[in-house]
Amino acid sequence: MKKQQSIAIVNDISGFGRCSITVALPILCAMKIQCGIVPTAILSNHTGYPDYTLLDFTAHMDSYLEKWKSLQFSFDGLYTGYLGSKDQLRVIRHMLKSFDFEKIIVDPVMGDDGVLYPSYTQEMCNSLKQLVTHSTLTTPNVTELCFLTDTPYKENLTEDEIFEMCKMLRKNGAKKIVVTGIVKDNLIGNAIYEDDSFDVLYDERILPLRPGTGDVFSAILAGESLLDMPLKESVKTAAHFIKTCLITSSEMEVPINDGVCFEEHLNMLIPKKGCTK
Ligand code: PXL
Repeated sequence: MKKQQSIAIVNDISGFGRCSITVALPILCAMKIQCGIVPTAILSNHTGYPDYTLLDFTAHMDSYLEKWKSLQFSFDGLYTGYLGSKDQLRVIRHMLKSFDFEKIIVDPVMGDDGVLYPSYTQEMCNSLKQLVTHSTLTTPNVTELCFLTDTPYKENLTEDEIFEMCKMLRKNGAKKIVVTGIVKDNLIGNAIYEDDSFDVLYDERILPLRPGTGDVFSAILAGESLLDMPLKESVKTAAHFIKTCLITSSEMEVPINDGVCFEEHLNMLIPKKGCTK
């Protein structure tokens, strides 16, 4: 019997609104991956609602992780998402030194549609820039790719422009890159940059856009990366899953801010051959 894969998820707990850990945990568990969670912040709900409370968890993270270390917990992968403060870069760097992760998946959660999320500062963007340099796989959306490369955001970036920005990230240390949310006419695409190949896979764009889909996408890619699935296939799996969830969410009249009702389709993600590589 081969070994079950395990992952440490560093992300916020948003109590309501289907994003970050409330998305990552069920998805990765459905993929039969053992999960440990490291909260970066505890919010009443995600920041896309008219109001929210936020408790920054930075001050507790060192002792939390020291305890994990002394209990000799170990993980095959690290998956980071939303940060609660700029200082969490230091905590995660320390984590990289003290745990021996084979795969490091960084979702550089920062913003959407050209704007930062309300809780994000420029200093936090700088922390994320640093973190991405350590990643074996990173999954920025187009807005985040622009922030990461100090490129002014504009709608309808060309594939060539996106390729150039990917090369900049690669030069700074990122290994594989998937850029999400590339809009072309009525299509939505994801760019895949691995080794020396750059490809964009498009599919029909399902509106309305909903929060949390970036988290669904990166959680699936993180799981598939641990399961050693080919990246292009993983991107197709994640895109198809999100499209299915967007259609069902509209059919079920889910309020837009409540994200996608991915629970309805979790069975699509259960590996056919079990939990092993
Ligand atoms: O889906 C990204 C995300 C994660 N965490 C929090 C958020 C958002 C997006 O709005 O507010 C707290």
